[in-house]
Amino acid sequence: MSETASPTFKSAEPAAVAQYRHDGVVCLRGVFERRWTELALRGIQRNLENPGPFFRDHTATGSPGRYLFDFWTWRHIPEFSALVLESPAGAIAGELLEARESTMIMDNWFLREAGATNGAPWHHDEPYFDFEGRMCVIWLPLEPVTRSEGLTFLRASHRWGKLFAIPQFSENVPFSCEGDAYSELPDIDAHADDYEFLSWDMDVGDCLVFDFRTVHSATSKDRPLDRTIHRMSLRFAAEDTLFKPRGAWTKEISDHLIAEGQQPGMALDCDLMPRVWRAGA
Ligand SMILES: O=C(O)CCC(=O)C(=O)O
Repeated sequence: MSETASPTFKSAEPAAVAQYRHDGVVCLRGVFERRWTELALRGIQRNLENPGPFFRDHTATGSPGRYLFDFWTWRHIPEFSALVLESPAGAIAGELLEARESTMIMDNWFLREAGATNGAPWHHDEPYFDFEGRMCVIWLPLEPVTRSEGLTFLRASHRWGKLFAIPQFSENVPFSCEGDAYSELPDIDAHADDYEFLSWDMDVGDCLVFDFRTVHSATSKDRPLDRTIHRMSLRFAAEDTLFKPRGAWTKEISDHLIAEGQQPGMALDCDLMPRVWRAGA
């Protein structure tokens, strides 16, 4: 895709906002110029050479390709600082959330190398995070992806009114989520006829925007990828979002935010989570 084919984002089409609201996910075409995706790739490279305190290796035993991620590194990785503070991401999130303001709550990248035998299992994002409010994820692949290489979503699952206990992403990073508020995720693959699945072929510059409650997985979670795919997940919250530590399973994250000056029970307000967009500004 040429640079002129991916114009700077101006504002979301009403149809895109309606689809986000109805389906819990929408694919926006050509909204990130090449300079942003190239910057993000350079940022991942720099971050790999300088991993942060939250760097995780989810690579399965014996896998010929790695599956890695890191998050909250934007203040130390200049490419990510620019992406967070200057790219269209904050405006895209704010418009899709129908917000007055958008706050970047987590920069996160994933690298699935060719041959990686595992990928993100079925989950939704809300139970991983200590926030209550309107939140979305911008998922930005940095190489073209076919629908079988990207993410698959359960249409309208953000409106089921359920919170699901979250699975472990891998054997190497144990994770458990407890409490009456969380149901067990159904066996989606065993009952595929019960669901409507959404996935897209995507070019560089396209992004998905999805609600924190929309259930999704890596489409090729159970089989190796043929080629390496870098992707950014940038997470945003609207102005009504509060910091509410969730439980033992998010303690590392909540402790970090409290050390950053974020007050429990209060609106988001710390340097790590900058307000990046205001409606009409
Ligand atoms: O890109 C990936 O591998 C997983 C992304 C994801 O599931 C998420 O950001 O919630």
